[in-house]
Amino acid sequence: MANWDYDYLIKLLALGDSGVGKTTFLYRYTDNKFNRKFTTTVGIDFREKRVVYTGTGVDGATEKNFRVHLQLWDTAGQERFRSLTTAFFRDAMGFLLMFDLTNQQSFLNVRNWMSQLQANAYCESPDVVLVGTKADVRDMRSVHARQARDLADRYGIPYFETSAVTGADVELAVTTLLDLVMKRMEQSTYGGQGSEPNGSPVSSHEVEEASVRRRCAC
Ligand SMILES: Nc1nc2c(ncn2[C@@H]2O[C@H](COP(=O)(O)OP(=O)(O)O)[C@@H](O)[C@H]2O)c(=O)[nH]1
Ligand SMILES: [Mg+2]
Repeated sequence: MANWDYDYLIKLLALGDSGVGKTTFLYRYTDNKFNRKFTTTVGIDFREKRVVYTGTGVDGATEKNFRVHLQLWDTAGQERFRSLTTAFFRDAMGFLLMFDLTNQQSFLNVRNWMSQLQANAYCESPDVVLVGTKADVRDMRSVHARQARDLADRYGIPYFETSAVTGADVELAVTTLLDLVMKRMEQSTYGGQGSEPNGSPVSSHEVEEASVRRRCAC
């Protein structure tokens, strides 16, 4: 998409074990369809979507609409691609940490993914949303909502149960993450206190170059 007509370029990254439904989730979000036929993602890939975010203007008070170009990076969960994906951790501004509600092991592995994130993201407490996938498969469910919510609470992050088949809460999970990322940016821009993610509120052409990484102060 060679169209520069936006205010922010926001890069979000989906991560989690192979098979939890990352690719299918992102496709549901960008194209509003369920696709049963994805082949295993090799390495990394991304999908894009334009959204409008309502935030505050320069004075920090009045509401303003920003045009956001979302880049949703899709990782391959396999161990052999790990070095590749950790490089991408550093460039992302927010993370969709995903596990499969029908696969207990994928839930146990959330801790490992979180450690990877804490070690490699722009900050030790990056913006993350925990996403349980395949909520439509009720009879094979093996992770209790309570377990997942407890874990999310411990990390202090939001939790959503989603289905790429029905579309349930897919959009809400991404929007919630985008809000967190944008709030952090607004804070660092207008409040001067926040830990700044990789992007900065630079407009138009400079946005791409603004992927200059900044270590945050948290
Ligand atoms: N029933 C159901 N199946 C899903 C859902 N999301 C993904 N799947 C299936 O789970 C499998 C793995 O999905 P995929 O997106 O390739 O996982 P990835 O390796 O994490 O990218 C595929 O067969 C998908 O059709 C969902 O919400 N519900
Ligand atoms: Mg995939």
